[in-house]
Amino acid sequence: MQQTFAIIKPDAFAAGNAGKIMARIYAEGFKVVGIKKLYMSKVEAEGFYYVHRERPFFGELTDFMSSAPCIVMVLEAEGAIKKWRDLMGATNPSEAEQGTLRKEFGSSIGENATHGSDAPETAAFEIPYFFSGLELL
Ligand code: 3AN
Repeated sequence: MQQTFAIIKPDAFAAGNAGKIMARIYAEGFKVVGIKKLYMSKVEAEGFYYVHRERPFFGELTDFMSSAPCIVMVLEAEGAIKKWRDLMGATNPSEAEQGTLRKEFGSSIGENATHGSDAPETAAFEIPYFFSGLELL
């Protein structure tokens, strides 16, 4: 079994789409090992997206992620990292395949409804950034 880190981003949470996204998560067979709502600060968002600090969209991205509450989760499944990224679809919703979460719930490359770790090393940083061991029992 593998674990991955996922976010229902501020756009999707504010639009009331968290329930529909959770239903897809369960329907695809993920176990939700950890889940909480949080309202990220700008500094917390900058720390989370540190690898993107040199990218031109870093300010926009961290402003957006700290603009409103989101839901953070740890999901578990066989091959959870790829499985969750497949369910999310391409970063840009206009390029995402039909049936993916970003196609259905995303509105732009920045406001694209969900986040997921892109590799085991990324998950190993992202999960403990937001969850303590006790929250994942
Ligand atoms: P992914 O989340 O699919 O792994 P990355 O790692 O390329 O995508 O980008 C990290 C985050 O930065 C994405 N979730 C996306 O919302 C945001 N992002 C990527 N490119 C842009 C852009 N050109 N403008 C604004 N935000 C962007």
